[in-house]
Amino acid sequence: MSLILPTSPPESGRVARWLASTDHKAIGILYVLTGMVFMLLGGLEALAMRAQLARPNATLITAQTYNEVFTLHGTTMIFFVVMPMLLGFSNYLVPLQIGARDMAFPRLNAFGLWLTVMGGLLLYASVLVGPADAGWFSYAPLSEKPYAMGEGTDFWIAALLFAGFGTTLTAINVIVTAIRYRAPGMGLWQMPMFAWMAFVNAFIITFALPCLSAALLMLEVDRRLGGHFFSHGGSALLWQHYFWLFGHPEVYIMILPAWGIISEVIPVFSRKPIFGYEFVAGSSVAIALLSFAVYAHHMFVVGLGRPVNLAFAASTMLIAIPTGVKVANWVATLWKGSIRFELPMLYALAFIVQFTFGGVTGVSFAVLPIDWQVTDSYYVVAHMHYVLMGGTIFALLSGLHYYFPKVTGRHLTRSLGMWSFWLVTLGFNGVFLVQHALGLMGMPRRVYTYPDLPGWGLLNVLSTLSAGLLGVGMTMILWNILRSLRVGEVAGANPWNAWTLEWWCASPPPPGNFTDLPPIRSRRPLWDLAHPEDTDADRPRRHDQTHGHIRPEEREHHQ
Ligand code: HEM
Ligand SMILES: [Cu+2]
Repeated sequence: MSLILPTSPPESGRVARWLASTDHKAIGILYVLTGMVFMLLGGLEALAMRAQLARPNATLITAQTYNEVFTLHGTTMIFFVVMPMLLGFSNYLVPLQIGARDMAFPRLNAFGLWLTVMGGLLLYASVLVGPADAGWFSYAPLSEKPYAMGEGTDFWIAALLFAGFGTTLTAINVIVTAIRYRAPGMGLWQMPMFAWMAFVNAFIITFALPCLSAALLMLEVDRRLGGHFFSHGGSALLWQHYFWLFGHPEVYIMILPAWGIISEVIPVFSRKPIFGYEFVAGSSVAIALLSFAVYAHHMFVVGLGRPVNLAFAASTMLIAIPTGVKVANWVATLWKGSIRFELPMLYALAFIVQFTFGGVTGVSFAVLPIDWQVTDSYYVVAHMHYVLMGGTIFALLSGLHYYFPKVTGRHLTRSLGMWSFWLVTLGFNGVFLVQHALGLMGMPRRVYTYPDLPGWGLLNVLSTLSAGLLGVGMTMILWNILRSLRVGEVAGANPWNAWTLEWWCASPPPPGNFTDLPPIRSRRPLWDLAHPEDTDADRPRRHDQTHGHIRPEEREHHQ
């Protein structure tokens, strides 16, 4: 029997067309939606853990279940919330910001998305057989047989292999797109800040993810084919080397696009170009390189010896410099700007404060004696949540409020947005600020319960109550999104009066994005277009001292 091919594609419904789309905008939106669904799951897991930890000696959740929930939570948040959301932003924004019609390889792009989704499904399918319980870092030999006998760990390995491969494909796409598809007139040094960060980030992904994939494969060989890479005569520490050689660059993978979002929002809502563009972009390159040279700061207590520890302590301190450069540039951009306290800006300001705080505790760990005291305590939990949630998630929320009008054509509702902003900010700080104190008082991390020592119960219950507030705030954001899709105030092409190309096309952008492009002669083509008498291209030195780094024209323009 011969196969008869249809002459025209079968009629399909709207949902099917969305799912089969290779348009970078549809893929970007699907990535973000994927992240949101998993965030709901990861958030519920967090609440379950906080409920168990609210009181000393609690028995709400057994030790085994706690370990499973804790592994699901960490894995979900990192691989299936933060990564897909950031990739979603990259997918949606990079072509628009550089004036391209799509990504370089649209089908590969769709493939990457579905691999990631498949990974997430595999992770949650493991719930049926008993999920992995060795933490998101799955230290050997805990992740090896006979310590993890069930199939949960195998599912976990497969989930991360799928997601990692999908992520790498997307990264390659971003690199090629940024190199080959920039609009005429846009050099690399003219790319908008977010596109820059996504570009640099894609290189980190391309080099870091294979370390994880290799380690995962070796672990599976150990588990199923009788290998001994990490146990039975192999080295448990070898796993940690592989894992953190991926794991530390991974933390930068999770922060660079967030920096990109902040570097878009701060200038637009201060009505000033970003201060020190070259430094903000260049410091990211420094960070990308250094991020591979600091990884053993996660291993200060495993006994690598003094010379190794000192070298990694030094490189860790060094990486704080390019990070600090960025913070300094954002503050300098804010300085004497005419600031508009809209929701994207509020989240961005909260980001700066919280991220800097988390960065400072990070540097404190680089001091060996401090790390020896606080490692594996709640102090580390506090640090990582300040950078990951107070940093990355807040940047994503800033970006969500900033780009929602572009993506949907409507604004998010401001009053509801204000309530959720304050709930989320108070809730977040309430949950994690006290955990610094708990860590310093000696409360270990990765435990399902704790004894009734002086002060521990009180601080823990405060943390749990704040988690409730945070949950309410996040739910309100979700509600705001759903509601504003229907009733939000209609936004034009450029509702925030911004300067980069994504604000040139309609909201939402049509298929193919652009019918025409403005002339691109500087980093802010839309500013140039609106102010032919005073373009960035003609006057690149724009920090006018007498007017405090802001052009008088801009002040008038927006007051
Ligand atoms: C100034 C920058 C930073 C420095 C110097 C720094 C330093 C460190 C150090 C030394 C540790 C190991 C602590 C220990 O286990 O004893 C650590 C843990 C951690 N950091 Fe950072 N960090 C920085 C920024 C970030 C950023 C930007 C992120 C993520 C967005 C991040 C996420 C994490 C996570 C998730 C852990 C815990 C990993 C685990 O054990 O599961 N850090 N940091
Ligand atoms: Cu690290």
